[in-house]
Amino acid sequence: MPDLPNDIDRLREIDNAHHLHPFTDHKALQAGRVRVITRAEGVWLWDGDGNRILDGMSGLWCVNVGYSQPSLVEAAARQMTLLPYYNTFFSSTTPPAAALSERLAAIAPPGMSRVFYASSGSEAVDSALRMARVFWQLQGKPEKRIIVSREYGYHGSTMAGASAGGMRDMHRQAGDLPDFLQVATPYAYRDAGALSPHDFGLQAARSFEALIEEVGAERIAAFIGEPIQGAGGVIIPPDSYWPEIQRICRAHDILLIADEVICGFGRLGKMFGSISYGIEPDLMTTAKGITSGYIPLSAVFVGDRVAKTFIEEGGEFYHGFTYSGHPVACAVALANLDIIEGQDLPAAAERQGVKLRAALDEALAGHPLVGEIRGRGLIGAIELVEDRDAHRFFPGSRKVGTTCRDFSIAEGVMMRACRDTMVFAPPLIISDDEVGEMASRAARAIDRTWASLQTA
Ligand code: PXG
Repeated sequence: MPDLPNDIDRLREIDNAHHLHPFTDHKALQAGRVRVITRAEGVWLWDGDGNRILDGMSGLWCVNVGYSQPSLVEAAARQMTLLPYYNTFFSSTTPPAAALSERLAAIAPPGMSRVFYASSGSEAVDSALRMARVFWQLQGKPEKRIIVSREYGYHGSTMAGASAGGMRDMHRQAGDLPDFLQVATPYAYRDAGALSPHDFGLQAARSFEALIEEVGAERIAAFIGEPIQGAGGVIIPPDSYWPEIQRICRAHDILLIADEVICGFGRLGKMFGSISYGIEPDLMTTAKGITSGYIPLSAVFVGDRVAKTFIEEGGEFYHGFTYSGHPVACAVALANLDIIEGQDLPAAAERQGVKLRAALDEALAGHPLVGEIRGRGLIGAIELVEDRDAHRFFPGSRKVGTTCRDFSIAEGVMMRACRDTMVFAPPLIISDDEVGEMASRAARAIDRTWASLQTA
């Protein structure tokens, strides 16, 4: 291996001098200290200052099988030796790409037997959106072009992904494309008020139907949504929500795209979030957990109606990436699936998620800063609020979430703040002891946040 500098201060210096980071305030980072992560094992990270940190975020919601799985490394090395690259354009395939496609079709939600590959979640979303529009062209309805998504939806950082997302700051900063519209998010903690969860779920879904009435179903290509919204703050819809969205899509002949970049590959307790919620999507985007983040890969699962139209009405689909179906990435995905299926990690996510929420409930019972602890499988959130009874948030300027995030890392647990909602999604292999550790470290971070607010 080429030698890398191992002096941590020197690494900080060269990183500061030459590296622009994603989703980062560059001025603040230049003034601060970049954290150098040097190695990882299981659910644990080590940084260059010698700290051992429990990774409550699985990297960025992706390291589902944990960090030290030799079979993924061996699969990559074997494939690199045999065939490090070949493409899947122009009537070619490779053994890993073909084998992975069969394997994914076997675990897909019903009615999805084909996949299209890319390298990132953003590319998968972009591919699904282009497929949706081309589908309607092939159906003789080229005016069906609008993509509908939700407030706080996150669908990536490409122009189309950011436009499909519901992150207003992203739209304001670099603009958003025409023909992308947003409807309400089913954020019960914030918006349900006196409504029952059931009624609130229906109300949130019907904001989509109201939009259809306004712009016309004949102009709408697809609705895209994460089964549980991840980056938006782990927004978990009431059980009535997805069946209603499905009904509306069917009633108005609009394609349903499930963005499972975070929910897919076991995190919610089933292989896919669509299975957990009984969604039957026309297209399903996946990435992250497909290789547990060991190597970039994403896949769009294509429902039979869309696939049949492409195959029967076809002509060339002018779309694809150099690395679509990359053989090394596909080989790693196969080894990753062996672990997810072999160890039944979806069931582990369900089981450990219940324990994690119980441990957090106990450690944080009655805490004045905690409005709600919610989760499903191994994804969850803790709402930090100014007034628990009124469900009132702090003003954004107090940066309570950022403060708590910093205390979390100081306490040795990686959590992320979305506004003042602390979110977590640990590796699915997390043990009972580690669940306990995670809850007690998180609780200490929240105690310290509370104490700092008293003196501020
Ligand atoms: N869809 C969903 C649902 C995602 O969560 C993407 C698409 C885009 O994937 P790529 O691979 O292009 O990043 C994502 C990614 C965060 C965070 O801080 C979340 C994501 C990515 C980076 C940071 O919560 N989600």
